[in-house]
Amino acid sequence: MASSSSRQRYGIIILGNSGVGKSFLANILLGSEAFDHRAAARSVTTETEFEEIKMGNANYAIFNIPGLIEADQQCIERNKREIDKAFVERPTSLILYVFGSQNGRIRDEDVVAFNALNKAYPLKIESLVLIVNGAPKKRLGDYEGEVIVLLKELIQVPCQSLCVLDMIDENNQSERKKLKNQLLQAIVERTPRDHIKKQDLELQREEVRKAKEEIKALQADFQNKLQMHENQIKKQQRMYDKKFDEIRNQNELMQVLIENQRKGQEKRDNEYKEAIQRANELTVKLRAEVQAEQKARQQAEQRVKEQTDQRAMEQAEQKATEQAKQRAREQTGQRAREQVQRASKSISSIMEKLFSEIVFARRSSGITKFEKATSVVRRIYLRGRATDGSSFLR
Ligand SMILES: Nc1nc2c(ncn2[C@@H]2O[C@H](COP(=O)(O)OP(=O)(O)OP(=O)(O)O)[C@@H](O)[C@H]2O)c(=O)[nH]1
Ligand SMILES: [Mg+2]
Repeated sequence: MASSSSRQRYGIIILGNSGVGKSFLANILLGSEAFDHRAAARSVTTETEFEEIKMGNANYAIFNIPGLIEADQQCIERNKREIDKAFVERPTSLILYVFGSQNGRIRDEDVVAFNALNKAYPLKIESLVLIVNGAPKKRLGDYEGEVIVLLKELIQVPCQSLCVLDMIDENNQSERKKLKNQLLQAIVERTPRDHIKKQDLELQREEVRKAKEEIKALQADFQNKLQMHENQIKKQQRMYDKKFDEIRNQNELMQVLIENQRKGQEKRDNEYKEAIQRANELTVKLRAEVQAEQKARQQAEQRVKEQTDQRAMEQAEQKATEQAKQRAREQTGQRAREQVQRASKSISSIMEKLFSEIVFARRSSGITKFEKATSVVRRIYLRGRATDGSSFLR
């Protein structure tokens, strides 16, 4: 394990004008009230001092240094000397430059002091943290972005690490903790670098005044540009809003149309379904009716057929009966004729017999008997003729 004497020794040099909160932030980092800090008309810290802490494998000296620009030139000269001491003590350092905040605005004198320091000790980007301290808690969402752009204009140094710190309640431990974490986060992302003095800090009162004027003009220019830019953005925003409203209205209209179309389609679908249903029912009904009709027709046909068959049978029967009758009649007639013939024959033979008897009787018994016999024969003969011979059969 490295002993405290063999450990790397770095510095955390907190720079900035008087009253921006350097000592306050140094105490936050240390977690103790090591350095005097207070609201005062004149500078509070007048001599450089430091407290050492261990972070990782290195020792860091946290410096409490006087501010740079003051009204009194003698004080400025003293401050320059005190700042020099810190760079001599720990040339390999992280530099935390603190801007004060005037209701969130970057102060001209802080820009002038930074530019003077950066000229004397060219500050390395990798080791530099820019801090805006005491920013109002309520600020615009793009405040940080705006500060980054403004600082790039004013200090001509790319702003890789910017820490905007809220004006906290110094008695609120959780706010102090949050502030400390914010600072530590910015610190660990940076790397300590060597800072070699290039020239003396040039801060004559007249020069400071001129520089402040210049920065003021730059700030005004920036604000104008910013205003123009914002106006343009607002204009664009209004255009977009208008366009957005148009699109939204169109969208709403489309939604209404789509909804109406959907409802119409749904209605048509239902009507179609109902029509299909009705058609199906009708088809079933018609089919049943047709089947019933077919059945009735078949039954009627069957009945007609049966009746026709019955009639045909009856007719055939009748015909057969008539034929039978006819045949019977014919047979009867025939038989009768045959009987008549037979009767006639027998009558003829009887007659012949009678005639022969008559002849015999005339010969033997006289005329009366003969006439009597003749009249009997005639009657019999006539009666036989009148009844067509049938009476002979009875
Ligand atoms: N409540 C509160 N006070 C703050 C904050 N930051 C700075 N201050 C106060 O601001 C005043 C000035 O702070 P200092 O730390 O003394 O300022 P400085 O930069 O060290 O000033 P000099 O020593 O004169 O160079 C002190 O009263 C601080 O407590 C903050 O975030 N919250
Ligand atoms: Mg101080």
